[in-house]
Amino acid sequence: MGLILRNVDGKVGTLTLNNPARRNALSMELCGEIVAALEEFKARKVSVVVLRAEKGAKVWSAGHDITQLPKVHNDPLAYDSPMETAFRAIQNYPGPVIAMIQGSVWGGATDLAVTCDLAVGDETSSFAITPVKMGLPYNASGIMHFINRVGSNIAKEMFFTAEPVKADRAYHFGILNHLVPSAQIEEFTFGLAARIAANSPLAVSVIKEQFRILSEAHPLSPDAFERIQALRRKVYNSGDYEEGIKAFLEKRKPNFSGD
Ligand code: YXS
Repeated sequence: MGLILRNVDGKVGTLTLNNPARRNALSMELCGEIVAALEEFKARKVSVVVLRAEKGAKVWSAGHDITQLPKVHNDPLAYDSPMETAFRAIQNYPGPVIAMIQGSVWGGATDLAVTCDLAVGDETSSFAITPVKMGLPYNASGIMHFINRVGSNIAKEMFFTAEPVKADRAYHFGILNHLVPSAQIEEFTFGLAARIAANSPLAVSVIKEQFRILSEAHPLSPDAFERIQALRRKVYNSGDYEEGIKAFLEKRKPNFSGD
């Protein structure tokens, strides 16, 4: 316990990523604590949740805990994996979850940020999605999060380059709802949360669920589903995936062979 700090102030709850020594990597333990904390907030009828890192964080989150990525021949982003379960807990929470972002955001943590309903960042925030650095096949729901948020062409550039998108471009493309100076980001974000929490929680939660249902309304033929799965299996069975994890653990650049 303690990887996620919880605080409730009236109708607004705060979850703080609290593992700076591991750059708030989304370990199975930390993701489990996000799910548990949201359950508690739901029971306490918290209307709006702010998800943040420690004040002035240089790294908001380093993404999936690479030491816990399933080994080759296993789907690294399976439906019931802890990180995907945490994403769905945020999508299903009966109230807006606002990501308040200071510092760099990497890999699955960028997916976490775009899965939140709103995002407020300061000038130190940046966003990278990095499966191609790991030789890893991202999953369909994750790619949809990005298409829905920034559109296909920007999402493709983010996935193909794995390069951080800096705060001003993140705001320009809609990853951020607001770009606020770091000295003001706390007051701004909690002010936004309080204004939303003053509205009808029932209407807000129902409209949030309508957005989720409509944004996921993409009929997929069985053939299309099976083709996606076959393509992803090719990647997570590949030597590139094995090399991506090994290179990170050995703190060296990966040498991908493309098979
Ligand atoms: O050496 P110690 O034991 O102190 O541990 C170091 C790092 O190994 C550890 N750490 C991580 N451990 C597991 N998973 C991670 N993602 C991770 N990131 C960091 O934390 C300790 C401090 O890290 P260090 O010394 O590198 O800190 P820094 O301040 O110099 O650099 C911060 C970062 C975030 C720039 C650097 O740690 C980094 O580049 N981390 C990896 C970022 C990344 O590529 N994340 C993608 C993970 S894979 C994922 O999310 C998806 C599956 S996907 O690939 O599809 O996007």
